[in-house]
Amino acid sequence: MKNNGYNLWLQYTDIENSTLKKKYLSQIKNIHSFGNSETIKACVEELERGFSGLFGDDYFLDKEASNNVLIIGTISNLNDIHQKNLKEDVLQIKKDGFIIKKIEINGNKKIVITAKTATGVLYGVFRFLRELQTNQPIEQIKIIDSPKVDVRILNHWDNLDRTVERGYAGFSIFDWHKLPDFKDPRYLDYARANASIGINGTVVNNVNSNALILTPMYLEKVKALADIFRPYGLKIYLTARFSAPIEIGGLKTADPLNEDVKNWWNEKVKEIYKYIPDFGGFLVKANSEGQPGPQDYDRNHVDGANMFADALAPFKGIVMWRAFVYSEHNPTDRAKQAYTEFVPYDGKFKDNVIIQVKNGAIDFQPREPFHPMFGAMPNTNLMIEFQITQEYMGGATHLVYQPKLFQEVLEADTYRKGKGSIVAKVIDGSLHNKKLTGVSGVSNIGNDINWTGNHFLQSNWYGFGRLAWNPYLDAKSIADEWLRMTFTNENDFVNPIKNMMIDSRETVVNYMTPLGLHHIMATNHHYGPGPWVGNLSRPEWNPVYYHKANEKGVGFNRTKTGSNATAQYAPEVEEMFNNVSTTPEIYLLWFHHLPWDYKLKNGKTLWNNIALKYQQGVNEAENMISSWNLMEQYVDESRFKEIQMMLNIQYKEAKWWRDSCLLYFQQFSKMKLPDGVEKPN
Ligand code: GCW
Repeated sequence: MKNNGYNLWLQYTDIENSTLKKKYLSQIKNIHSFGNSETIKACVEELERGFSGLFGDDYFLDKEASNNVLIIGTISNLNDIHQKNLKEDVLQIKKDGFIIKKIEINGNKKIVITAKTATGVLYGVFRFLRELQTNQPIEQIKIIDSPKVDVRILNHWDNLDRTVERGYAGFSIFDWHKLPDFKDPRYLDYARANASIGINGTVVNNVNSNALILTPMYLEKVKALADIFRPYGLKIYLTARFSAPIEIGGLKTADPLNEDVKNWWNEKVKEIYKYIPDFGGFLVKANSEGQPGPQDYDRNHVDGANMFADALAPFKGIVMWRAFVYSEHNPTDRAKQAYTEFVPYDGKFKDNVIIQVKNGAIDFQPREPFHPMFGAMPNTNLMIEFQITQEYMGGATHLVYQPKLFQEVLEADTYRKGKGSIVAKVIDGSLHNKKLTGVSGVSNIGNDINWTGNHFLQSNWYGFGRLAWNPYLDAKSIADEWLRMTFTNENDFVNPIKNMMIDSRETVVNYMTPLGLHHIMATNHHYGPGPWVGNLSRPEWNPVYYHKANEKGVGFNRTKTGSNATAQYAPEVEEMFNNVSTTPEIYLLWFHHLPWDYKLKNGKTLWNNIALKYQQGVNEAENMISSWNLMEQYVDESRFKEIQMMLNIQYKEAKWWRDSCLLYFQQFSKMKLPDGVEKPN
């Protein structure tokens, strides 16, 4: 059997267990839908698609049936009797949340999928299908679930020429050349996939923005996409190039306090809403890595962000203003710049501005401590940005299950309001009582047939969506769901492969950047090792800037005796990181410069620990191959082989990482490799 992976986790394969299948069929004899919005139509279509896959030839609808039926519709469209029955449950749903509940009315059993909004109903439909896909019992089904975060959004770093910055799965799925008239069916499948995990927004163009996207020619194209996405509750957002008033507006300046500039943006926003009445708003990268911004006019981030906020407010649009800023004028530590530039402005941003902060203060490393801005701006809306695409983790070749990383960040304790002030509470707004919340992820999607270049990396898109919906979920149970939906419900497959996924995150840390090392990837493309001096003009782009290896030792002193980046954390966290003995060893060299013979908790030297970690990473990469090789009987041939080839590359490259890094650092440590570490060849 061939499976090219196009259907993602929405495989809807025939339910193997025939007893279970019969049970399901006896409870779903017909679909009664209420309301006829595009979204409700999409619900029915999805159910039909799902049922015909899951039940195969056994599936038929009994148009006469009123017992054992499925009821679909928003609560206000349901019959009075249903409404009455669900009165208490409805009180529990928030925003686009949903109810799936078995009820009995006059002896007739029904499974009702309802919500306050049609999008909520759609989320319920996908959830119900997931229950079937993962073989859950539905006799007594009662699920009430609501998103904990408002804006759950993908950021595509897709350029208008279809190249994708840091994209490893082919070209952009958005074919600007053929839009608006050619509507690739893939756009609909993209919307379905996103809706199935609760993603409700997408920024379709790169943060390194091209102002042309804001011209009528492109807005027509964007509108075509928005029309396709709308029934799936997926809102379109665009990046706004700060200098657009000059580049496409013919103005002499883009100064955010200049009246002509303000008017230009006001008019531009009005125009966009004419094309797309539910346009979501802008994502802006300003004054970072050479992008234009308010500082070019001696203004600050507040001036810039609030200018957009004013233009968007009448239409309920939002501005996601990125905190990923750093400049060549930053003297000591790049990790400090975002906090330094933003925190003093806490409380100054308008209500429809949300500051988008990367999960760590450097840049999407295999492991970073949480960004010190989380919890540090109680009077400002703040969202998190993850990078689903693996810029620093082996592109689309290496199997890294990222929800484990996302969870680690979300669970980190900021101590901003005492113990338990975890990042998830900042993100869902509960820590500081926020009205606008968000989670964004840099997309790993491209036009490769399987969307993400590697079948397993679909799980990162999936897991991102699930955690954006509920940042308190556990990565392991997400992996479980995903495996069952994507491959099979066989426990002998699911259990070992779930463990393999969970461990894969630590494995990549081990063979790339153990013990707090970071940004030692090859210069520019960031694929593969390159701890040596890069050919770059800016010091903070050079790997040596981050590891600071010399004959005395290795690591970046960010404590009070060094760059003092630790001072940007709450006092409890600051103290923990300032003290080498209380710094978790996973972050050791992030915060401390230590001698090669420094003894870690296991009594071994730093050098030996580094070497052993690299070796461990290699061993683990090799073990992934053995685990996978045992699974041939459970997986279709094409996906099995493709994954196998990828794992072999990963193993080869893990050795490349180990050998390069150890040979490089050994020049400074001048110490022998400990037993158990293979000699580089
Ligand atoms: O991670 C870095 C990347 C850039 C990217 C930038 C950003 C879009 O190397 O390619 O630019 O971050 O997040 O803006």
